[in-house]
Formats: sequence, structure tokens, C-alpha cells
Amino acid sequence: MDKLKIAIQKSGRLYEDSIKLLKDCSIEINIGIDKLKTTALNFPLEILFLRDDDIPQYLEDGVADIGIVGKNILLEKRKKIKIKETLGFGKCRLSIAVPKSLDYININNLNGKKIATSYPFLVQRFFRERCISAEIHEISGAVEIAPGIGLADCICDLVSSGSTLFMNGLKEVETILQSEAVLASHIHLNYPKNLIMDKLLFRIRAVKKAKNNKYILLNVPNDRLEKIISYLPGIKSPVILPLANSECSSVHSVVNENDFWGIVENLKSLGAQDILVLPIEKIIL
Ligand code: PRT
Ligand code: ZN
Repeated sequence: MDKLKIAIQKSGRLYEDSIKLLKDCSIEINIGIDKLKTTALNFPLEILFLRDDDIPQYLEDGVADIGIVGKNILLEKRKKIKIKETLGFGKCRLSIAVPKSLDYININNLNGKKIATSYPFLVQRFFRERCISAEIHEISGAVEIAPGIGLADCICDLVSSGSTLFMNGLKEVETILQSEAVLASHIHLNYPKNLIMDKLLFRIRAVKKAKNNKYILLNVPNDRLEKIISYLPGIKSPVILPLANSECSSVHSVVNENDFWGIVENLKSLGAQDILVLPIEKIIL
């Protein structure tokens, strides 16, 4: 039977979350010791373990059908492939940083500077669009040490917590790109691979939706019910069930993670009691 081939990072920052995503989609995999490739036990999927930088090329060539890779790599490599879904992990930004001592006012301060980066295309494009002329030095690793050893005046690199920049006496001054892991695919997938990809995407979207929402249960005195349910949208509308204690009802609903604490504070102040919050595994609408 035909299998869809998915490329994921062999080791590194995207590895654990990529495997977890497949597991959350109920796809069982056994990872061998050599970790070159493996086959899912209960879904038509073959998993290839690769360096993240190589994934876009393999997708363009059709060696892999789909792959999980940072948007930063995809945009830098400019291969003919499609982004199918953002995945919500591997979040970071591609930023320009300068020595702390530099009195940075605006982007014009970068005119004539030497900048070290592993992202020459994205940096060049950013400067060209802003009419800045800077000398770009492409280096493949440890970009943050370049100003300290006199290789460049400033850098452009990925940042998440900012502690690497801080430890190297640098400050972030411009953000070129907000990035996260994405699911990308070969430009055209034939039957039945297109169907398998749609099935996988359906599962991924259900898992993503569930992660962004919480199931909430609360007890509500009946005289407060109307007011309280106006704060609880639910998927269609909240569920209201009678309790043995006839003065109260149990209310069940689904709340978006981003609005969660605001809603809970309102519910408490309106008289909700015994609030329980549960994770949701999947949401299929
Ligand atoms: O071996 P392989 O080539 O596959 O891996 P790699 O070493 O090239 O990549 P890896 O595993 O470091 O990163 C894989 C992907 O994770 C990147 O392409 C991004 O999409 C994403 N990602 C998210 C990050 C970061 N956050 C990140 N902080 N990639 C790298 N960093 C590095 C950054 O380069 C800098 O050195 O972490 C340092 C900064 O981190 P903070 O927390 O100190 O700001
Ligand atoms: Zn890499």
C-alpha cells in the first residue's frame, strides 16, 4: 500500500515536538537506534529523519512528500513547496542584534555595517526593501560571537528567550521574521498520497484546536445561571445539568486558552463555584 513520506528533524529543537504531534494524532511509531527512517504502525506514513536545512530540498525533489520545518528555513531556502499548516511550536524570531554599547536609534545606523548571519537571503531582502547598504557575511554557526571576535559589527540570528544575545553583550534592535514550525508539502501530491495528507491534516487540526481550548465545569446557583452562561460560549452553547441539590446546576463549556483567566475571574465574581478545568484531547467539528 502507498505510504506518505514525512521528513522530520533527526535531532534538535523540533524533534521532540514533531514526534509528539504524530503521537497526539494517534500515530504509533517505533524509532530504531539508527534513526534514519521508520514506518508508522497504524497509519500509512513513513518517517524520514533529516537535518532541518535539507528538508526543503527533499520536499522540492519529492524525496519526501511532506515535512516539518521552521518557517525561517523555508523562507531562506526558497524552494518550490507549499505550506499546509502552522504548528504552534518552535516559535522564535529572526532578529538583528548590535553590541549593547552601540547607540542605536534606527535602521539607518546599520548603513555600511558588516553583518554576520546564516540567513543571507532574508537579511539582504530586508535591507534592500529599506534602502540600507550593509555587507553580509554568511556563517553557519555561532553567529552571536562574530562581533566579539571582530568578524562583523552586528548579527542577524534566531532569538527565543534572548539570553544568548545577552550573554554575548548584544541587544536586539530589529525583527525580520516571526517564525514557528510548519507542515510543508511537495508542490503536487498524487492520489492516494493527497488523501493520506488530508487525513493527517484533519487530525493535526483537531489536535491544534484541542490544545487551544479547555473544558470547564462549574456549579452555579440557579438564580445566577442566566448571567453566568452569557459569559460561556461553548462550542454551540453551554450544557446545563441539574444537581441533586436543586438550588444549583452544573454548567459545562469549552473556553479558549487565551480568554481563559479573564472568563474564570468573571465567573467567580458572578457566583460560580467549584470550577474544574480539564484538558481536551481532540476537537472535531
Ligand atoms: O542539526 P540540524 O541542522 O537539524 O539542526 P540545527 O542545529 O540547524 O537547528 P536547531 O535544532 O537549533 O533549530 C531548529 C529550528 O528550531 C530552527 O530552524 C527554528 O525554526 C527553531 N528554533 C526555535 C530555534 C530557536 N528557537 C533558537 N532559539 N533555532 C535556534 N535557536 C538558537 C539561536 O540560533 C541562538 O543560537 O538558540 C539561540 C538563541 O536562543 P535564546 O533562547 O538564547 O534566545
Ligand atoms: Zn540546521
